[in-house]
Amino acid sequence: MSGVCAYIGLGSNLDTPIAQVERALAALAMLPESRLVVASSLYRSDPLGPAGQPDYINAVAELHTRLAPLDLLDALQAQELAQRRVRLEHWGPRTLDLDLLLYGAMRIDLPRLQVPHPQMLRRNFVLLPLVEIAPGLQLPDGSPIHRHLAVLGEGGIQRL
Ligand code: ROI
Repeated sequence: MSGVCAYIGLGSNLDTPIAQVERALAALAMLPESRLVVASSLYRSDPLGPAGQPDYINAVAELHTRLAPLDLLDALQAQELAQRRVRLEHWGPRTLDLDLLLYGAMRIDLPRLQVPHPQMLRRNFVLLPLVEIAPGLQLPDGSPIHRHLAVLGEGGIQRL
């Protein structure tokens, strides 16, 4: 399967988060017209958002896919639902987040979908696993991803 190289961010901090992320990775491996090329290590990260919530487990996966961006988004949201994502509060705890981070070098600016993911450059729990699996990766603007990670640093995150 060739197609476009897409990167998916995974995050969970409820209901056995490690198992949630592993289950989501298994589901990504089953997506139609797609191949899961590599998944990062799992990372434990301090919660960004309201205090008092559990630590997160984060990872990033590389997918080669022929699915169009919105079809891929539909598939990711269906999996979030299948894993009974609960979203009680803005930036509060969740069983599973699947974020489409990058879709080749494409920029997408739709109400439902912005790519590159607008928050990714501010989140070392996204950039550290991404640099692990794609150290030479550049954003659509040509900037190297590892340089964005260097700006943020690697505080508050631990590779499992
Ligand atoms: N914090 C961490 N550490 N990891 C996440 O995946 C994550 N996801 C979120 C918010 C609530 C912003 N905080 C997070 O959606």
